[in-house]
Amino acid sequence: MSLFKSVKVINSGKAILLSRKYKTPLRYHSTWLRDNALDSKTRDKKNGQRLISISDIPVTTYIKSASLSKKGKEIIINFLPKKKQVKFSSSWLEKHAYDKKQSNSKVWIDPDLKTWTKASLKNIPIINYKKTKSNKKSFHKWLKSLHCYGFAKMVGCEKKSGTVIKIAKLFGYVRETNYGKWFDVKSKTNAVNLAYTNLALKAHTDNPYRDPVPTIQILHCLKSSTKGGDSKVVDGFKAALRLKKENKKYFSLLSKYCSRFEFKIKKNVHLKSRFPIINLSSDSELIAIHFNNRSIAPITDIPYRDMDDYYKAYRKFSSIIDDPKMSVNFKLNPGDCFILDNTRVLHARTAYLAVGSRWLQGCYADKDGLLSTISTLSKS
Ligand code: NM2
Ligand code: OGA
Ligand code: ZN
Repeated sequence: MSLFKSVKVINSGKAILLSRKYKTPLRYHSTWLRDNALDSKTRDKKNGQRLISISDIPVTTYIKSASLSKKGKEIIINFLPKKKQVKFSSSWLEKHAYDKKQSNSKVWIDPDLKTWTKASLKNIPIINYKKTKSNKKSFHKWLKSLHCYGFAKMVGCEKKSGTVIKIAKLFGYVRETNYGKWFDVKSKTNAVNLAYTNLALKAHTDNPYRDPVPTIQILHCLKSSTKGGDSKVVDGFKAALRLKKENKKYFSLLSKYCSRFEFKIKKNVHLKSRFPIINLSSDSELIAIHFNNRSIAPITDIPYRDMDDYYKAYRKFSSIIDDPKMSVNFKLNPGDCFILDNTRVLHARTAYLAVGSRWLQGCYADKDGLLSTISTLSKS
């Protein structure tokens, strides 16, 4: 944190300019400052929620005067025409600075994330179930890695049915769906989903036919004595960035147009969604991959003139995802589980023989809970 050297009211009171030692100055608008005041009339003391709304701030709000105190550690601002004095700490203002270069047109990812391939993900983040309870520091570190790589393993879990729920509750909340609070991934007759057979599953994200999609998936292994059924994960963000590098036009087709996804179980369940395969936010942040060959529905949102190229782009993205250089392969043993960011990391399994038994249990949860736990553990 750098201390502020001086404060100047600029633009007829519509903003202030704070100069810093060795760093570029920062500007803040009068309405922004008034809206973000931290006093007890603006924010509730107990819960920190804002008590005012935008309509309580006159459109003519300006800064009459601003000064530094506590050797530059604090800024005092006087507003008019509604008379109001507000104090900010310089560290708070610096932390919430917005007067900086923004690369709005470039595709970008959250700076907390690291993309990976087989070669670069040397060590899969791994923790023993017992350690999640006994060592908060290791648990916190592992959760941060799960967020950073979108993938992590846990070993030493109980081999009891329902354990997957206990695992989810370590950091978040279970998302119940038509598959239940949790589900058995076993080979069954008359399977309602191809996941419940012994067939191979190509790399996919789960439930793209649901809106919103579950953002975390957990798969926990209870039995694994069959030949085959090996696991594989692929960083979908890395694959998308590689597609962009290798063919810009293909990347823009998959991010511009929406695909459709659908899943039906007789008369009980009919889920439908519409997402781009590569989902960007309006300011070009890479936010999600939706990819599942079993559940992609007839695509009807691409004009005739682009459909041929769209399919070429889809094929190319699929071949990048299937490239063995992209994937990390492993076998789940009883007591192991893996956790995925289902908006980013794709998972796959090889086919397995009917001889012996293979039993996984899965459940969904959401990333907001994970991020909240990471954040609160940072402060404890
Ligand atoms: N199961 C395992 O998204 C999918 O359809 C993959 C999901 C059935 C909950 C399988
Ligand atoms: C799933 C799935 C993988 C496996 O259930 O969604 O992808 O290894 N299963 O069975
Ligand atoms: Zn799956």
